[in-house]
Amino acid sequence: IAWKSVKTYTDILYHKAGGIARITINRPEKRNAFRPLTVVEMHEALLDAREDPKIGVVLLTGAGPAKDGKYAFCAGGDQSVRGHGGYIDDAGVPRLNILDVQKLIRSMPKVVIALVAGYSIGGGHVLHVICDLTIAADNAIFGQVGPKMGSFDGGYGSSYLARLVGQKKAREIWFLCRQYNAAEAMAMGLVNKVVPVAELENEGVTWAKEILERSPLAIRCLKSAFNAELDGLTGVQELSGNATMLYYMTEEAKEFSTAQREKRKPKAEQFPWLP
Ligand code: 2NE
Repeated sequence: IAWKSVKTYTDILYHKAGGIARITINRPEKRNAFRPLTVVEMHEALLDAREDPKIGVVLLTGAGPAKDGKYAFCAGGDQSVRGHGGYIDDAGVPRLNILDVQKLIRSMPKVVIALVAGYSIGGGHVLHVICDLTIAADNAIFGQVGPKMGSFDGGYGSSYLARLVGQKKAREIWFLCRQYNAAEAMAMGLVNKVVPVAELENEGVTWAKEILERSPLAIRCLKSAFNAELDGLTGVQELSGNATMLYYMTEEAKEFSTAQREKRKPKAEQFPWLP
């Protein structure tokens, strides 16, 4: 696949090819931990992918291996800039802007696939959890660390995790802070597939291409339907936003809209009250 760079960033790489966007966290010497700038850049790239009608699938991954030969998807928030109230940006403002990225991945009407090689730890574990699908390399290592280093994610990182792997396992993951290998992750339903690390990207592209052959509107509605039950009024908003979009595409909605602009009565009688 012939990736084309979309824009040059400091902390991420952003490419597109044939309906697929690829966002790569590019701080391998820090195990791809994210600082506020990384998150700003991820958010901008994700928004671009959401807004681009040609893009149907986003691959989220981490650059690697690092110089020491180790791989990482993401090791969470950059602890070297953690301060009072969050992660401190260049202006000295504490931020937890990764939550915006989580919400965008969750709500964007495209399929987001995490490609995990090496460590997926802490907030970096939450990132893969929130993605629609996860393909793991055989060297992947998963885990939460909050209770051993002074943090936690009580949102998608815990309650949605419990929906994936069950309450007992999710509590084990958070309370004990153990690390789990790819086979264990597969067994607990945390990932969709495990492949040799050399095949990770190809596998992601294969899955993406298969998804791109499916109906965009069906997948859009399905994603919001999967979210709706868990996401409260936000979930209802997303699901019904799709209904509004589809309604706008009907002759009925067009006639009512045109009639308003033409200051006449809509020809309501031509539209059936379906059972
Ligand atoms: C990921 C892990 C287990 C890897 O261990 P290892 O032994 O392979 O690597 P090492 O030597 O620990 O790390 C290599 C370099 O990456 C940096 C390290 O400091 C080290 O740098 P140098 O000493 O070579 O200069 N590095 C790794 N993770 C980093 C991080 N998160 N922040 C800054 N630098 C990092 C091991 O590295 C590890 O346990 N990392 C820390 C994991 C962690 O505590 N993550 C944050 C959890 S909290 C969070 O993510 C969060 C949240 O809870 C709520 C909101 C937002 C974020």
